[in-house]
Amino acid sequence: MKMAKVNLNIVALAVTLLLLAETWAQNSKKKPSPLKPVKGQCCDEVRSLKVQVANLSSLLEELSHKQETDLKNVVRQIMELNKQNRQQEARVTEAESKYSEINNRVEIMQLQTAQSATQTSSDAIYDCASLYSKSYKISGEYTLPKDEFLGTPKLTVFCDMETNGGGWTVIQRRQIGMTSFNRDWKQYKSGFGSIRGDFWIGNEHIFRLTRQPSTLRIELEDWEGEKRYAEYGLFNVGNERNSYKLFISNYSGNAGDSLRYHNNTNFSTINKDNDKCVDDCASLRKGGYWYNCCTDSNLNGVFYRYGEHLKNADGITWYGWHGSYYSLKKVEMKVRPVGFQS
Ligand SMILES: [Ca+2]
Repeated sequence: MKMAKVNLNIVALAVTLLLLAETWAQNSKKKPSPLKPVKGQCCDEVRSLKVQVANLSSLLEELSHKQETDLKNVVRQIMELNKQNRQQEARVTEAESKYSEINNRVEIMQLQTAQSATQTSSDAIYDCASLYSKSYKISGEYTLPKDEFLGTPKLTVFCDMETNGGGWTVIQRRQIGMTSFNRDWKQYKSGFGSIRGDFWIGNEHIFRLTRQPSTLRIELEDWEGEKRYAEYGLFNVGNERNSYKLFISNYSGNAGDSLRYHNNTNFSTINKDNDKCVDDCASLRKGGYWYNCCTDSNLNGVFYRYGEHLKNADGITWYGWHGSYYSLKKVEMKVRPVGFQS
């Protein structure tokens, strides 16, 4: 509205200027042969008109300057409002995530309380399967409480409560590619990475989780978006003194049995060569794994992005599906107790 008013003012001024200019032109035409006194009168008139024109132009300039300033102010106000809006949105998102986190914690604390009241092993929360059986059926991050009875420490886990009946504790994920898996024995022992991103849960935790008869499920995805899986009906690892030795059996799935070659081998890392080879497989394949001599699969290998994914033998490979040189886009390894029922 304000803008339109300013525009009208400018148009009106322009019209006035035009009229003045025309009047002056006509006046000068009407007097073709001016006499001396007339000439003086004419020049006075011209001078006065010139002054008026100058005044009007400066007024015009002032108005257009004012219009520009108004426009700038409006734009600035809009930008400021946008910024406030974004800040508010961010605050809401943050509040929501905090709320769900607190909610999660409260629920786990309630579980802990209920658990300490009964103190029997069948009620203990020591994996995602026990959470599932207590009606926690949403996939996501959970904190397993420390359990004196079982001798298990507090542990943050990611539960897959959907795949094939749920109850899966995820022990490994490759998906983002920012976390290096070329790590030493100690790091593989206790675990590394981020539970919502790429991580290795830790050999000590895998040992503990698989003390009860367990199933291992490996889910793979290639760069074309296809998904395959391999499941081992029985899976466990030895303790640290036995170099977290791998035991698997009862393969099923559609990805091929590319862990069989690694069965009954010890875990190796960059600083601990426990493989069955003169070569140092962990250094060659750049990960920690149950290396034989060296791989049929290398799920803790180097994450290669699309375009680089066909060139290297140290990538995230699964021979039974894409051979020794195809580095996969996504991997998840997860465990749950044998006989789990959803
Ligand atoms: Ca070796």
